[in-house]
Amino acid sequence: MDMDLVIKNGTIVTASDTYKSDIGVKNGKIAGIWKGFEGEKVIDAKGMFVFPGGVDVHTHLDMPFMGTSSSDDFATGTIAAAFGGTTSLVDFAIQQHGDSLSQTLADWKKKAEGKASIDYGFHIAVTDVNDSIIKEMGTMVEEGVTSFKLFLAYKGSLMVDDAAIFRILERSREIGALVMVHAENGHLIDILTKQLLSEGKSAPLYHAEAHPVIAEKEAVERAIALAEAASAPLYIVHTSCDDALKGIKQAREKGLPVYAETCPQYLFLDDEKYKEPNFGGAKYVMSPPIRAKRNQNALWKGIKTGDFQVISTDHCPFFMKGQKDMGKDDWSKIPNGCPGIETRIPLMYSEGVVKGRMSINKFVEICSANPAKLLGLYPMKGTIAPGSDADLVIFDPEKKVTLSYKNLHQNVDYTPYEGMVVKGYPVKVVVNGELKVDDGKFVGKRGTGKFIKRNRFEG
Ligand code: DUC
Ligand code: ZN
Ligand code: ZN
Repeated sequence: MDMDLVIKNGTIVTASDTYKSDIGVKNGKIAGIWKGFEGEKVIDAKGMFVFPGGVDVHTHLDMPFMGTSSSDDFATGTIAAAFGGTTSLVDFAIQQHGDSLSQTLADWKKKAEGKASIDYGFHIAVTDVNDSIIKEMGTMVEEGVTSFKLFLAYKGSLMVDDAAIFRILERSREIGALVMVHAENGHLIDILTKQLLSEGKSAPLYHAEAHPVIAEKEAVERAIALAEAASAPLYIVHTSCDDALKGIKQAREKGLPVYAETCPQYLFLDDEKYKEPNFGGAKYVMSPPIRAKRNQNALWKGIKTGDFQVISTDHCPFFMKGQKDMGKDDWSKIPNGCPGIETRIPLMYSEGVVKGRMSINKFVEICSANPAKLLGLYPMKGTIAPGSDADLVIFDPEKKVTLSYKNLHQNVDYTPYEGMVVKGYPVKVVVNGELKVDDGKFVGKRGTGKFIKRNRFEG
């Protein structure tokens, strides 16, 4: 059979194997892995790794938040993702108070349809819980939305109480969905914020003081307790510190189905950044905040021990000029979030694999295979196998790149990793069998990404 595309001579890497072979692609899928395919188009991947496309299960594209909207929409954000080797994502559709879940899903589908250049799914962040919402969760699972997010922070806007958390957990267990939590104690943050501001502490630095480690630790432990009471699985997003990780580890040692992710910003940045002059600290205003440096070793260890299964980005960019500066005189008005969708794969390879912190298979596991497995996308995404989607990253392990917002494609005027040199970079990126990125240029069709109906949670 003649292939549409053949990738020859590369070293294929999955979560379990590393080997040399050729990949035949037909109709957007991997048709086979074998030496000897003929095809219309051939990519010579000699000296390159061939990875399954990165899967980012935590993004906020075109999200209305804190009086503005995240600056990457589904058009710009998915192109930036592709440049960085990420070929599918799961974004958070946020329920507006009073809206049904179907309305929420319809709103977010509208944002993405015809705009996204890679495939996408949605979690729904439930912010307003009542009987009809609990019932409607079942319909959402049938529609392929098999995870729900709850905010334990952002009092007065996104936060839900313990009763709501417990009800959502019970219902999720019943219908085969996974509950994800933003674990910080919103009441504590609210009081600390008011106290700090009343003392005239208005600089970005105080964002970190208002979001202490104890607020995260408490919320992680509370969410775990509620999940245990409901006999439901739980996924903790963007874990930032050792104390939160300890709670996760303890739960896992007890045999509870508790899963967790951390993000590059917590592995590579520390709270000294909040002292950057001229309001520079605002670049790092996100929740949870970046922490004291000593936490970084603990987080790396958490990856090694398997207590973290996933690295995601929490990509939620805002321009310094015109968005972050809304909080020039009051840090609590700085929209929370930072960019990262394009830099996750290069950073994790360079700092993880090249620096000897993890094997190359572990890197694929945490950036592609595990997120796909936990969020119901596997084996369509997250691996290189016959029948899987042809989402492939041809990765040059020798290519050195100095990260700068000027060369990245995220729609934002900074990167938190400005000036950092990474070794190893995606050079060609194939999405559903189509070459999208070729040596620094976007060469594919735009807007061809599809909504993915995800499978139920399987554990
Ligand atoms: N944290 C952020 O920093 N941004 C988006 C939402 C969140 O929880
Ligand atoms: Zn969050
Ligand atoms: Zn988030």
